[in-house]
Amino acid sequence: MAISPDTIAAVATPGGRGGVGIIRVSGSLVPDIAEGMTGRLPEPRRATLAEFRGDDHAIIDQGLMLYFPGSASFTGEPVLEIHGHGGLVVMDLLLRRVLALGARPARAGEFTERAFLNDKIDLAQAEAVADLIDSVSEASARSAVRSLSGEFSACISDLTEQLIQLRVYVEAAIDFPEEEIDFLADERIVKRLDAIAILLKDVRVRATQGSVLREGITLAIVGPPNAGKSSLMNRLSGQPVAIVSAQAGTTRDVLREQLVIRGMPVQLVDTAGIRSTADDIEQEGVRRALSEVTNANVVLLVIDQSGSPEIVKGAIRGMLEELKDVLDDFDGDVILVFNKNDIASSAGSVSGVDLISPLIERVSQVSVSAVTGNGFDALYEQIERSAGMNSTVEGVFMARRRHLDALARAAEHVMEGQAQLTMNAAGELLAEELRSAQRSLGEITGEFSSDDLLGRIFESFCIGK
Ligand SMILES: Nc1nc2c(ncn2[C@@H]2O[C@H](COP(=O)(O)OP(=O)(O)OP(=O)(O)O)[C@@H](O)[C@H]2O)c(=O)[nH]1
Ligand SMILES: [Mg+2]
Repeated sequence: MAISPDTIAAVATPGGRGGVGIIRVSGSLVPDIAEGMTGRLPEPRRATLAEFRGDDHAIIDQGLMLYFPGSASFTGEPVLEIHGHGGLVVMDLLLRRVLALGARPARAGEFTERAFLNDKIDLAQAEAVADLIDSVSEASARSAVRSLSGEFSACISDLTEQLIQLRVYVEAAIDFPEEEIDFLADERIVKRLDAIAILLKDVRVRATQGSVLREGITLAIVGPPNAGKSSLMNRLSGQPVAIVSAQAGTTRDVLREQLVIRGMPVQLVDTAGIRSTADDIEQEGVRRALSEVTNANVVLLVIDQSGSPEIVKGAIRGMLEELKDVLDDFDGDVILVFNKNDIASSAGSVSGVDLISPLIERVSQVSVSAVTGNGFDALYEQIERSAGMNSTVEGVFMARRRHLDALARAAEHVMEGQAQLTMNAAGELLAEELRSAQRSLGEITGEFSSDDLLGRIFESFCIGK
């Protein structure tokens, strides 16, 4: 991907009314544009009061101007920031003036793209710029900042460095075949390879959590009619989103609500109670409820625990029968929510986990009351765990799906390399696996990334970034 020689400009602040609005300009024409509008180029990195004038010399606005020479700017090129008043018309007039002086409108993400192409930041950092801006919670903002400041990239470089050193060592030994046998038997190689695998695992755990903070999870609430699914939906979302009534079969449509639970963006889905029914509309509701299970990351299976243990067990067995097929295709966690513990509790005497675990491996059980809110702390904790978040993991990195894929591929190559070494004593193949692992990691920082991928990443940014 080549950097275009154009000077680019865009309004960097959100559209609308505001005390201050900022126009950002990047490229070689910056000194001319500053002079054209204000008569001079300000001192580098010094906020300078100026009058911004049109081509007829009439004042458009007055405000601050900031100039960053190419050596010390975000994009790696001369950058000018024009801080005017944040009105739609003022911003438009200022931008038009900048364009008349030779700049062209910037494409989405083009400032960050230039920063990447000029080696000011790597690809993971560029993505973190967008992720920080789009953060929906404090936890996700913190992890984005960690990636932006280069902590994630530093871990990747450290891993890459270790892979290179080991590879060079292995390749050197291959060149002297008489020493190769001794060398491959060397315990230190195995140890170094193991150390790389452990480090890689740690980075994956931290990145996986960051990706949950970024992508969020879908939580489907399912269960028999009247179990209190809609009541649970309402309590979790903090508002009366769904109609609640003592009549079985109240909810028919699928209801969705977007919220943040413990820093994670969560899409909460309430569904119709699952039962056999002659009612066409309700049947359609049940069909839709079942299909939500396949789309979810975590299923909350709600059971009314106010009946006798036998009734509760019967309800769980009935649900398993109905859900059997969809659960076959589901690879997330099921949280069995024993509801209505304000009336009676069977949670102590019935183990739903024992009943469900033959069908689904990852299942847990909590006892709550959607009416009083009792037990919700435990429920929140379980949701967090089931989403793959672990509060003891420190230094979470904001990561995207593509980073996780690249890390998974790197881990596979390292594992294959370990096998080649210990089972086949094949130095040549070990070196090849190390090279492939290094390549996979290079995709994260953008060292080995196609123009196509880069294009797609920067396109998803907004204008002015
Ligand atoms: N005592 C008590 N009653 C509850 C609790 N949760 C729900 N209920 C009551 O149970 C009845 C059914 O609640 P809903 O939330 O409508 O149940 P649902 O599972 O959504 O039912 P459908 O939409 O018909 O499938 C209502 O009368 C609620 O007030 C609870 O924790 N304790
Ligand atoms: Mg309902």
